[in-house]
Amino acid sequence: MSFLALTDPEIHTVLARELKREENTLELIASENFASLSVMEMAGGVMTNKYAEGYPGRRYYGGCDYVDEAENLARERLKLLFGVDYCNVQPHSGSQANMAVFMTFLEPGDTVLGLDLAHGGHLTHGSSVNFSGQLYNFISYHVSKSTGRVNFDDVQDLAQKHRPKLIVCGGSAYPRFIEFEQFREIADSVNSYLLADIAHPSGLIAAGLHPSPIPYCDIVTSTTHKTLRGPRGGIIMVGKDKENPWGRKAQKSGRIKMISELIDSTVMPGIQGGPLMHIIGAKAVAFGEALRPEFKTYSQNIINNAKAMVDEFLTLGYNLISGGTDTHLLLIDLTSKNIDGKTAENVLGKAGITVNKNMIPFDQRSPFITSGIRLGTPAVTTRGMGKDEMRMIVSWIDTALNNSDDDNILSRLKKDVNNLCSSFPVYGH
Ligand code: DSN
Repeated sequence: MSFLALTDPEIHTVLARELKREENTLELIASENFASLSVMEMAGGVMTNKYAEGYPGRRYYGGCDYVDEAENLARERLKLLFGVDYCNVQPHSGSQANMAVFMTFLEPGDTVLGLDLAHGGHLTHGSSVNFSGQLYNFISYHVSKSTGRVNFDDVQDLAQKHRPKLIVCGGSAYPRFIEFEQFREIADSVNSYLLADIAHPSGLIAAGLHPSPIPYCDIVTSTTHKTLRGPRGGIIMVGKDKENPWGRKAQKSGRIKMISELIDSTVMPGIQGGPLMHIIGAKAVAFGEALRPEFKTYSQNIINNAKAMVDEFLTLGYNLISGGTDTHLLLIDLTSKNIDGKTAENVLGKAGITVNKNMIPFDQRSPFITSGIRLGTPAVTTRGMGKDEMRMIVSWIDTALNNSDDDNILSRLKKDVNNLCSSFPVYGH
């Protein structure tokens, strides 16, 4: 019996319809996943009631014994998962994790290098419509037109010319392994700090299936809800804690502080108030799940499924940015298919397949239209789908895109999608 159905049938109906949508459609948005019932139990539990400004053992409120235990569990499990000295599990999102890093390492106006958004970066890597591009002097590096991979000659030239205080690697639409070691060499050559934003591949990294940033990067941020399959949120990690001689707060306090001390105080009280203790508890649950051997199998299946999709798309004559993938995501250039990203997203939506339109490198269209779509396999892999299903899904995508004006074909595809989904329930009952 649902309590919400009794107390607020109006919003309960909305919730029930969203559950039905998630069960009956194919979720191919690369940044989405299905959190476990255990994660959701913690996220929907009583810790939402608790104020706990501060950190375990040094809070500004009483009654924090149990939320302290939850946060300590989250921290210890995360440290084990990535092999790091220090972590902060309080950022409400990946954007706030990045904001905390920028506010710790930079002064407004400082120069930073980040991957161009249209080349696979992220809003917080210097977009002019985001705080990052407005507060800091971000210079964008790019991928090479011929390979679709980061152009390290471009990165090196820009680094020499602009002497950035920080270089950001990683992004939200880069299908290949992030080349941490090459970024480190360039950062060292100009005495710059290196931040890895691993929001997308963090689950694959935790499973040991993507190179780790920890030996190479001064600081690492991630979200917790993509390949890591936890609740919606952010984290910050440092492999080997050290002094931060450039930090603005370090200078103001007259004493050089450790990066960990500075990050903690930037997150709270710098940019956040009360932590979301129910979400921090749910992060602990997700990190516990990711430490189990089954998570490695799951992560390998994500990659196998993405590669199966790549093979099928290439057979059907599609152009994939970088020619394929090493990870969970594919970026498809639809230019040769005579359909733009916005139309493709709408058409696939009619067939029950959820994707997002996405800029491709050197895109001639606006971010509202785009020439590409981005696909990812974390969510369908959580449902238990494998390579056979991936091949079938790609053929449905191809049929939909080739018959974008034919509502009969699209609704027939939607039935096929519904049937497939009912064989792979997400939450069942
Ligand atoms: N919006 C996320 C994504 O889709 O990749 C990044 O913040």
